[in-house]
Amino acid sequence: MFSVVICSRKTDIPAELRNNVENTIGCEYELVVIDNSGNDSSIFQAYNEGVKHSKGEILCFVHEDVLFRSKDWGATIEKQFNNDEQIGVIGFAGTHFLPDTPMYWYSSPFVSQRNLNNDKGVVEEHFHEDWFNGEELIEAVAVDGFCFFARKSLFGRISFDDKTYKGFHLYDMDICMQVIEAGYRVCVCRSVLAEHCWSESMQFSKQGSDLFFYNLELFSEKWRSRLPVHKGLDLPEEVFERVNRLCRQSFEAQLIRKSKAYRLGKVVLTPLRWFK
Ligand SMILES: [Mn+2]
Repeated sequence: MFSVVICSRKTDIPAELRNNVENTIGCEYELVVIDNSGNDSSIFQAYNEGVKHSKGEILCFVHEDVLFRSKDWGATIEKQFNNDEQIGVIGFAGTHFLPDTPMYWYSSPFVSQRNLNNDKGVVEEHFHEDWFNGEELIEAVAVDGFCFFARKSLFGRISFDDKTYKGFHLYDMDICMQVIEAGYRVCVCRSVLAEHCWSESMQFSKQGSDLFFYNLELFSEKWRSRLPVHKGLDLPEEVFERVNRLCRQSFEAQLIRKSKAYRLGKVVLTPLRWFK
């Protein structure tokens, strides 16, 4: 069974999403809606709460601004988990590489992705399928949180890290790193199509971007010993080493180093390092 876990900004999710899941999932499921209308919880806390209340073997963490455009997607994803016991997470958009400098998955030079993006009514195909080599599924390092699936049996060994992070970013990249650490695989799937309502202007308000950069730095710090990391691409090791060096010089990395949130993160994190 599937547990569809949704952290809601309102007391309930939109009827359109509720109907969309009912009409398209094609397998047995339950909805687990976490009411975050009071904005009391971070997404880390809300999703942990969702896991606690879920009865399904497969958990689907999905934003309330998503609609599924494929039929029987639950059955498709279930089959992929059943075919490979080592798969821990499946998403629709992700990176095959993360450098040892703070970088969001989206900025990686090696991404695989297949989803629709609805930016205030303008629907675009975010299709990056060069690395799939004709397959439906490809291994990755981290997937985007707008929609991803996780094996319930992993929780206990993994959890959304509400001790390290606050807010609504990096829960996806962090849980994927935990899945890899537990010896399981993170994959991007292109046989299900979902539409995410997202626009850059919405995402990056001043306050939002400060917390985003801060979480990015926390992520980089937490996983320092595991970075850089690459999965799913058959390229010579020196390619990744070179790209890692380029990422250190990237505009994004420099911007993050200059940001107030980054410097604040340094101040907050330094004492933590002393106690390790
Ligand atoms: Mn969203």
